Amino acid sequence: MRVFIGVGSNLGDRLGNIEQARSVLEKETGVRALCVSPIYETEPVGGPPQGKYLNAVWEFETELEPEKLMDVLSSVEGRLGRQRDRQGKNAPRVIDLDILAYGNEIVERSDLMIPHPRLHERWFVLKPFSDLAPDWIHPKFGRTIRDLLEEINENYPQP
Ligand code: PH2
Ligand code: MG
Ligand code: MG
Repeated sequence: MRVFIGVGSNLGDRLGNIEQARSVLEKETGVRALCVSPIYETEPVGGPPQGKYLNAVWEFETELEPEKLMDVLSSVEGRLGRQRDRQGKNAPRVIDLDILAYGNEIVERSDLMIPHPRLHERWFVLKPFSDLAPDWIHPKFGRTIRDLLEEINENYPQP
């Protein structure tokens, strides 16, 4: 399945964290990132005051089911020293790996929502996603990433 992973870091060696996460993930899943977006420095959205993020999107091809993929991503986050449940939602983090899209599938469970439920609101996701796959169609909205990005650019223009 073709999957897109949203990547973010705003603690410690942000670039090093992103590179290390990718190499650990490639070893654990046995697949290579097919495509890696440019990395953007972005203002934090939500949460307490915190430092700027580096954000990117990766495209993978994997046989792992969504639940299993989520477990693997959590274990990579843990290996990089991410601590959960300590600081709550939108707290600063060493690394955040989110499943943005899993083929064209829609998963709506309390612990896993695909496509990512806030994907369409976030420049820091849509911009790098659009660098890889501007024509990917959001299965719930029937709209391309390019289209969704244009819409938020109108509302929240970025420098
Ligand atoms: N992730 C969040 C909350 N806010 N802001 C930016 N700029 N980048 C992120 O990756 C990010 C965020 C929760 O996952
Ligand atoms: Mg996450
Ligand atoms: Mg996130």
